[in-house]
Amino acid sequence: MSVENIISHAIVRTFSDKLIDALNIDVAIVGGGPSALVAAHDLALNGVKTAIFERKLAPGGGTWGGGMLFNEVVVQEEATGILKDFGIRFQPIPGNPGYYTLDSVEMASALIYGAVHSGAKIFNAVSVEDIVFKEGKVNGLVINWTPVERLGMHVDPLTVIASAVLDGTGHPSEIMHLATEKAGINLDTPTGKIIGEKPMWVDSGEASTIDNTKEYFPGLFACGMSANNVSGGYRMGPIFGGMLLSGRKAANLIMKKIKK
Ligand code: 48F
Repeated sequence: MSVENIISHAIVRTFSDKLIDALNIDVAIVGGGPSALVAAHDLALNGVKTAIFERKLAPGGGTWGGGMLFNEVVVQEEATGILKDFGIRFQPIPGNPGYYTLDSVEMASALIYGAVHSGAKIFNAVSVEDIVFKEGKVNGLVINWTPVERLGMHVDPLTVIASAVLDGTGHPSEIMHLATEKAGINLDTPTGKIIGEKPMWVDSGEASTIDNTKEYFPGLFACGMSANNVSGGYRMGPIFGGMLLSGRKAANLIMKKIKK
């Protein structure tokens, strides 16, 4: 075989093996933001077969740009254990004990590396366009290439079957919208519907991000900003402790549910 052939053959074969292995998994995560990456890391480390499907070429969601493109973010004391788990460095904010700054590029890249290195698979440039909903239960995801979605090409999708689905899509809560609007699912919220995110209130938003991380319908969980949007929490801007702790909580809840 020519070297050109060796390269192409190897890539097609190893990618196909990886995708085939991910077509039937324990946990299918939509979106590769900070909360989802922590959840994927924790699940995979505990032997749970986990894959993330991320629309963009680069996973990491809203972590890269820090606050208004100043590429630093803030994390509070309670979440520093997670930073240490991923080897992310942080420094105290002088005069404000309990708050730390860290480089947002280091955080994004370390979260991605940590999730993949723990055994989770990340499929980038893949958009989740629907859920598999059979006999009253969420059974998995409907996926397609992001360029197919973006160009509006009329190409049928493929499916992933999973014991649990985690919506980590951030502010839009895309999977929860599909669940309520297409499947007619009643979510575990006061109205059964998506309540909608409220404006900025940092400490309230941070606390509610963790509180709102839960199973909203059998087999369907939400973490991070998606959970806050579903349950009507406040936004919080470039402080990330709540996101990291939400991912850890989601992983624990899912493991309890699927008995891993
Ligand atoms: O929004 P995002 O970073 O998720 P998060 O874990 O973190 C929120 C913070 O970044 C920030 C914040 C903290 O102050 O408020 O916003 O809640 O990342 C969500 C990811 O999901 C992807 C999207 O491209 C992004 O990378 N995503 C959204 N919808 C889909 C999707 C979809 N249908 N299919 C695949 N990926």
